[in-house]
Amino acid sequence: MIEEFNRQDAQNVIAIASQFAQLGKITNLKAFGSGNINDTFLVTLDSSQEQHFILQRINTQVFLQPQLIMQNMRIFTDHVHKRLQHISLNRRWEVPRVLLTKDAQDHWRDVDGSFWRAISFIEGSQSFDSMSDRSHAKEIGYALGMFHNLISDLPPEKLADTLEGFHITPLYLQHYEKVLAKTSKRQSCEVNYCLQFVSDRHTFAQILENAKLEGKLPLRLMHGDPKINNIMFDIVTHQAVSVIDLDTVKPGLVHYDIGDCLRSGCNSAGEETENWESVYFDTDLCQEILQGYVAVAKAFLTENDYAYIYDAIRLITFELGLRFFADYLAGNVYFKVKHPEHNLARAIVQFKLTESIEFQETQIRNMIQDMK
Ligand code: GN1
Ligand code: MG
Repeated sequence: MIEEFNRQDAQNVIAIASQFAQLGKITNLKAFGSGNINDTFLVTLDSSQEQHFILQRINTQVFLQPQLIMQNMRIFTDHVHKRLQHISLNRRWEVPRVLLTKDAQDHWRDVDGSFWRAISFIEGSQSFDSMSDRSHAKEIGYALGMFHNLISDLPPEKLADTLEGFHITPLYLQHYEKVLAKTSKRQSCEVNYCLQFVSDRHTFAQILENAKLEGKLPLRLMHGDPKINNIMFDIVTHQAVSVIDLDTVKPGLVHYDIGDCLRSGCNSAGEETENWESVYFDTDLCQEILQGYVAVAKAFLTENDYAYIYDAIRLITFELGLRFFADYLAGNVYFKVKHPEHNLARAIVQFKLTESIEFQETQIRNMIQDMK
């Protein structure tokens, strides 16, 4: 059975999937997840050894050297698999495996030059776009803590930079200024709100990069995109069992991850809402997520790390709004959109969330202080 896309496209994708299908015959293929960059498919096999796998077409407009993603992924998943064999965890935890083609390559180039790769699917698990159950919050934090913990002994320089400038907020600001100088987008109440919002936060945009330059925050390995729908939950136990979407695992600040996880986890209205008045930062969820995180991560967090957590939450939320807004002004060239104003609407969600974070600064800072 083939779902959700036209027959010819589906046949092409099935032919590509079959390059990676070493353990059985393909019985189903469907578009999967809600990624903004790559195209993702869930492939079903008639094999008892491997029932499903994930097939992805990497967006090479964004990832200019996709082979580096695969190189990184092989290095750190090997590292983590080895580490997991030597520690006794009394719960399920999995790391996706890189699947090879029939001729032992970690990717496949199709006739159009598109870059495809496959990874294992975490069976019996699911993810959520927003927190459907408050009890998930601690598990989300635990998952990010586990992720950081398991790679904390892999030297950052072992992994390549798969996406230069990723999460360097001042660079996004520079890009925005350039786009703004050229844009012909008409002024509207929403556009003016965003313009003002960004202009009021120019100095703040430097905060994490300054801390990095001053040596206050060390370069470590980070996930890069730990939004909550990249955390997989066991369908039966409701425990977090894996962190997926590993394309941006590379040297960086764990603060980018902490900020990203909280900005997505504590916004119950979700990234895609157009009901902007309903957007707020839920500090109860924040507390739960952070407690889950710190329980695992306290082993490596320093005094300075704690001191910058509030700024990280505020900055990464602002940064994503800025990235969406710049892309709207540039004509939607980076993030996939469903309509021309989509990135503008997404930007406003993140800016409203930033406002809510700023409004609750004292409370959030106190909460972090009490967690040490
Ligand atoms: C993009 O494609 P996806 O949904 O996994 C983006 C993230 C953003 C996210 C917002 C490489 O991730 O940085 O936080 O959208 N990934 C890249 O939903 O730019
Ligand atoms: Mg991603």
